[in-house]
Amino acid sequence: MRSLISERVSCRSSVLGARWMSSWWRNVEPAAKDPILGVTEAFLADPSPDKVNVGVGAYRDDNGKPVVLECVREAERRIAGTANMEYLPMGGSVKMVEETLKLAYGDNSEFIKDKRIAAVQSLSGTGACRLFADFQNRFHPDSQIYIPVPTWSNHHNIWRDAHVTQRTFHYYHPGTKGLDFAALMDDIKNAPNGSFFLLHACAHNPTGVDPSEEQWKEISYQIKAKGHFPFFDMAYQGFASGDPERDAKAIRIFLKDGHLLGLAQSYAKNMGLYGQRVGCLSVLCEDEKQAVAVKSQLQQLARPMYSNPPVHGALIVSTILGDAELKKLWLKEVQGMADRIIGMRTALRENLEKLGSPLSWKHITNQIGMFCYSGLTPEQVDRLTDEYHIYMTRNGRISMAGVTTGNVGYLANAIHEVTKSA
Ligand code: PLA
Repeated sequence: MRSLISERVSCRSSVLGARWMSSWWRNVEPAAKDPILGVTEAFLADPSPDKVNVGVGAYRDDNGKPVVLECVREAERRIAGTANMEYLPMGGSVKMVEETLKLAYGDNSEFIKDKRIAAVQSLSGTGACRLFADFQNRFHPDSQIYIPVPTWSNHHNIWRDAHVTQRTFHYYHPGTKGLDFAALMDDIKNAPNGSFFLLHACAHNPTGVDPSEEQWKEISYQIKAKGHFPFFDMAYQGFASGDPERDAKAIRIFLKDGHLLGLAQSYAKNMGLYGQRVGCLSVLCEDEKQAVAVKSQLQQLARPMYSNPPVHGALIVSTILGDAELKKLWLKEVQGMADRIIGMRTALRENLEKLGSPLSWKHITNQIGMFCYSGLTPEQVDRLTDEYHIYMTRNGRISMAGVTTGNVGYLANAIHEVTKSA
């Protein structure tokens, strides 16, 4: 009798269990498509031979092919068979981090010498931003982050998932297709003292609009006056001017003004190491003791997320930057990529003007970096995709890195067709 009851109970509970289990993911709806990487998915699914992808910011050569830099090829030849596959320390490759800090803070930086920078290798620029956002949340749980309008769409996801409240500040002026400097300065002034501000160090994504040197000085002054904390995302060092040293100018202005700051660096674009996921997060501290503490906390945040970062990309970077010849080659190749993009800006604008477009396209050549913030409306972008198989984000951002001598005429013609009656 007893066993019968217990059998019935266990049978009933297993039926309940099965029902419960089968409903585990029933309430999961498909996630919204990523506004940038979703464009790549749609492009890949399109069988048209005419298709053009100017969505994601991935550099292509003039034949539209992905590029592996010659300095990277050479570094890989040197590395091949020589390295072991052991774990890196939690903070990543010490040598890679050292070289990476020099690029941002300067070869002879006093802050590097004084060991005032807490720095860890990160999973590229995204991972650096995310690690910082988690760090911000852990040690300043009630703080907010001020993010420019517009910005790289993933910034919103990153700080949302790190549970940091987001505020915005003015950045781009659609009328002038330039910087809304007055509104930006007002927003810095009006934010509560001691707020976090996210700044793009150079080649702002998506607008291609950067403050001038004078404007950076004023921004730095005001951020200091208000006791704000500047966090720089530098995903395109070298892509603005072609020279990584020149592209660090905003950081250098802030350093000179005595800020403490945070910085995300990425080798995805400037070394073409997209899929290697190699970057660096650094936090400039008051002194060495604070830097040691901050670094240990960054490592503790990393440990339960991914334990330690991947080794191969870090080895490529440290091999290139640690060798004078290879570094020289890299600088030449970065300049080459930037120049090709600048050439394509001119070509796109000229093509549109030759077609007799009634609109002004000066902003294509005024803007800098990887992207042109074209001013195309979401509906015009949809027409480009539906009628011409041209893929770009719906905010009208054109990745100039995907424009080539071969497709620029086709692109210009399509843009002219969808805008001429606007
Ligand atoms: N920060 C900014 C401003 C970026 O534009 C990107 C990449 C990153 C960080 C992150 O790059 P990483 O993690 O690969 O180092 N933006 C791309 C790709 C190029 C993307 O969306 O992930 C873009 O098309 O906007």
